[in-house]
Order: sequence, then structure tokens, then C-alpha cells
Amino acid sequence: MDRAIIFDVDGTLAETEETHRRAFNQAFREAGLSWAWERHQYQDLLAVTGGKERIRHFVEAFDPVGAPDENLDGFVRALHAAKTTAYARMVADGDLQLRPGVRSTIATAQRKRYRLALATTTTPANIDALLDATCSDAGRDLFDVVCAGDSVPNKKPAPDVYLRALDELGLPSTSCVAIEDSRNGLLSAVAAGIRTIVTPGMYTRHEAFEEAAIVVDDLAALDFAELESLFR
Ligand code: XBP
Ligand code: MG
Repeated sequence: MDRAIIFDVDGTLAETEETHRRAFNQAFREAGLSWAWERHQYQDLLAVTGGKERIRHFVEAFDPVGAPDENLDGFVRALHAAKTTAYARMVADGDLQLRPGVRSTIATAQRKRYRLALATTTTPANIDALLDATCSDAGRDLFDVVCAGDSVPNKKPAPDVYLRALDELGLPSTSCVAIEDSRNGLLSAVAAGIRTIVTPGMYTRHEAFEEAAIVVDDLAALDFAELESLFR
């Protein structure tokens, strides 16, 4: 029976959320808005997954100056498109690296002919930007299956994106292990029946992970045999 490792993207493959936060703020400035999400506020806003959903939540919760009285959907979509453009530019020009142990875990999985997948809330374009910047030629081809963003009706912590990944892999949850950084991601994977390793990130270190099979600082601190012990 095939086995697969399903990686989350933001916060798991790399510490990308600080770049996302800066990209949101860049889009706000370009739109002439005085909004600026500081780190502490962004950590709270990350409770809402999905950039469009996060902007909408911010408007509805804080009624900031400059938010439109109508056509909020169009306003949010335009703002998020600008943010996605800014993010891609920041990743291309920046120095994001894969988190410790990610590259070696992928290499060991490839050597053992495990399949690799991504299950993420983020916009697909963000995945290409990150993989182009960190995985050079291999990039997205590293992953058999990529399930991202709006491809599912309900974002994390709903199980939709992991259920879609299982479906596209054609594997049962018992043949897969998920790797996540956040409680939302952990709840999503566990709800899909997948044993999950959590490597908390800079914005999620404070969260609860009792449903995780393993919690470890990063994948460099994990013996691959411990990951393999989670397959059933
Ligand atoms: C994390 C998210 C995303 C990013 C921003 O996704 O919730 O919304 O914060 O990306 P992951 P978008 O599941 O990879 O941890 O603005 O494209 O949503
Ligand atoms: Mg994440």
C-alpha cells in the first residue's frame, strides 16, 4: 500500500506568515487605507484561515475607516488580489528558507518512494512563489497532489482540504501522515482521520496541540522512524 506525507504550507514548509502580514499591509497602503496589522493583532487574526476571510473578518469585527458600505465582496477580492501580488514579489525578492528538517524529510520520503502532497488554505499562486524561491527546479513537481485555497468550500479547521487530498491521492487516512504548524490545521487533519505531527511556528507556538500524534520544535528534531510509526 502506498504511503503519503501531506504537508501544510504556511508556517510548516517555511515561516511565511510574517511575509503574508507585510503583504497585507502593502495592499492596504496601495489602496489608500490607513490599516496596518501589527504582529500581535495578526496573530489574533490568524484564527481566521484564508486571506479573504481574514480581511472580511477584520472589517466586520472592527469596522475600520475606509471599509465600504456595500459590495464588500468585491472590495475584499480586489484587496486580496493586490496582497497576493505583493506576497509573490516579497517572496521572490526575499530570503525565505524551508524550515529546518523539511528538505531532509522530503528527501527521505522520496527515497522511500512515499508520495508527497500539500493541503493548504493559502492561494495556489503563493505555493508557486514559495517553491520557486526555495526548491529551485523541483518546485511544485515534488508533490503528487496539491489542494489549496478556494478549491474546497470550507477552509481549515474544517477537514475539507485534507479529505480532498486523500481523495486525490486515492489513499485511506491510515496510509497518510500530516505535518502542520497550527491548531486550525491540526483540527482539520485530525477531523479527516489523519495522524498529525505539529511543528509550531512563530505565530502558533502558544496554541494547544493535544490532538497531535507528535509535537516537535521542527522536523530536524524528528527521527524519520517516529514519523513512520504513525502509519497504520
Ligand atoms: C495559512 C492561511 C492563509 C495564509 C495567507 O494557510 O490561513 O490564509 O495566512 O494566505 P496554511 P492567503 O493552511 O498553508 O497554513 O492570503 O492566500 O489565504
Ligand atoms: Mg499553516
